[in-house]
Amino acid sequence: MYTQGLNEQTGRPVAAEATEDEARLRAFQARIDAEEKIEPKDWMPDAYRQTLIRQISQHAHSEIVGMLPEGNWITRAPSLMRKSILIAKVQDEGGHGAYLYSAAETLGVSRAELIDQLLSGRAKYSSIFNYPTLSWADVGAIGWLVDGAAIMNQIPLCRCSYGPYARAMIRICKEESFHQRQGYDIMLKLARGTAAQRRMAQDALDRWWWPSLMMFGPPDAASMHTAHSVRWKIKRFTNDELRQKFVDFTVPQAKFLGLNVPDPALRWDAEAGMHRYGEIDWTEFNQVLKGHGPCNRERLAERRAAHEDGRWVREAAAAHAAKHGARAAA
Ligand code: BYC
Repeated sequence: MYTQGLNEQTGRPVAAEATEDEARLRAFQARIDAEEKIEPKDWMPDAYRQTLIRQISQHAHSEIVGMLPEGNWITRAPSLMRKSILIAKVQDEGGHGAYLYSAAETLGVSRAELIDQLLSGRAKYSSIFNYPTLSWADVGAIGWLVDGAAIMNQIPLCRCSYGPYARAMIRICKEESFHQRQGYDIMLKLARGTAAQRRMAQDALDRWWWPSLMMFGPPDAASMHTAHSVRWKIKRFTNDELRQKFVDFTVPQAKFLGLNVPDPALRWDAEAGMHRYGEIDWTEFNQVLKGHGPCNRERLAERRAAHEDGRWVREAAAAHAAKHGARAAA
């Protein structure tokens, strides 16, 4: 016997709906545990949907804001070959943004709404893109470290439980891998170049090392979303696990370049089989997230200007589609 009132929307007893929801939740988790992919038309808990919209849209924003620091160097690339590679890379990042916005749209949110969240400053994007690119070596360091960190974080996303996100990540990871190689190649050339070029490479590593470690997000103890995301197999590893993998992978690459990782506490722990690294400045990270990084204002201003510049294209495309729609209907 139900003592609760009737659900106003369905006219069915609330307790019956609660039981039904619990059954759906159990069935949903069982599908996740069995490594089945969840597809757009499948039932999913609202918190799962919201987590995905948040993560995928932040990821998409990071891709298109990430075009800016490197795009800044296209006109100053040191050779025709470097210029064409950089143009291709920056274009790839725009493409990644497009796949990711499309993946987010399958969850019932529009791209226009997401872009509005970015341009109004309500949405986050990766902290790393709020640092300046001061020299050509920074383009190398971004490819090597930033795309390197991105790959470490994104390869597991190819196995994310949500089908459209996982599938988008497969192509993105292939392209990120090319990006990482081109960055390392720039660093290698500089590290084996003149004394001034080596200094440039070292200076870039000094400035990009710590912000790259911050890309993986807050430490696990402070990460509010990790537990749910791991249970739902959106995230396969925690922030600290991926950060550790990145350090272990990257330190030998720095040694090969003959460059010094700017961390006096860095040491190999043979017993644990991993590198130990120094304390990350989480105050700096939180400041960047609050909008007080070196380039937050500049990045948003540039994105807003780009959006305005593209207004006529969007309007022309919409008018064209409407004209064709009207013809087809006639
Ligand atoms: N920057 O509970 P947590 C690229 C936020 S694109 C800013 O651990 P979660 C590339 C987090 O959003 C690289 N915010 O969260 C592009 C949350 O805030 P809200 C981008 C960060 O989601 C162009 C709060 O802090 N990659 O590589 O479980 C050129 C608590 O964090 C950051 C992706 O987006 C950060 N670094 O884990 C070159 C990958 N870290 O939403 C290269 C997909 C954390 O509660 N995303 N926050 O307000 C992820 O894997 C996860 O979202 C994260 C964070 C690991 C980043």
